[in-house]
Amino acid sequence: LTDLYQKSLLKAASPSSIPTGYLANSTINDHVGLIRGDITRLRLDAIVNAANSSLLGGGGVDGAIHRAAGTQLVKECATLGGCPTGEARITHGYDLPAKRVIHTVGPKYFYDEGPESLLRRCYQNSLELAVREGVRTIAFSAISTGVYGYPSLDAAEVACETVRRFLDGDDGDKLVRVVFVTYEQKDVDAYNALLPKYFPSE
Ligand code: AR6
Repeated sequence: LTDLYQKSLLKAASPSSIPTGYLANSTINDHVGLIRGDITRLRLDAIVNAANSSLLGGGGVDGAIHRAAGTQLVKECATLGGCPTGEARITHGYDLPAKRVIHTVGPKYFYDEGPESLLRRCYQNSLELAVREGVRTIAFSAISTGVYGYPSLDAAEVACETVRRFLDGDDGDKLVRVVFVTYEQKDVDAYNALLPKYFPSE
């Protein structure tokens, strides 16, 4: 996997938008990929935002997504009436290369009760919503691993396990591509350690 990360890093540093070919470089198997870089540059059916329950924007990946999508995104979000922790909502992508944004609200690790089941619900609800809305290619940010303090390895385990189970289930064939997007080294390390276990190359 190390080569893949190095390629990802080089591409992530380039100012142009990430072409589809970028994703090919991150193939773990036919369905699952890993990249390190800015999720706002991915041209997919949907990207998953690590939002807060107001859905009105914030820092981290949420801030980056809102900046790149333009102000129409916050206007649509304002019509949704917020989102409880563990649930997911979908909007258009506006100025993003991605067609849609799925907003999910991760648990605050040191504050919310039962953070693991809440984080699992974030992934599960995002995947179910995606399939209901006809999304076939999707990228996840590493939900809760920033400001919300969820340990990266534990969070990556929940992410990998939930996606793996979904792809093995009845609706699994409705998704053709799931990409995990990492940004900081600690999350790169976490996925590096876990992906071969959950998604062995075919
Ligand atoms: N592309 C991909 N990943 C990113 C990017 C980016 N452009 N920027 C940061 N990350 P965080 P949370 C990674 O803090 O922990 C917001 O203010 C980052 O390295 O964005 O769920 C919301 O409004 C980390 O791995 O989200 C909420 O109030 C991951 O994205 C709160 O933060 C998530 O970190 C949510 O906290």
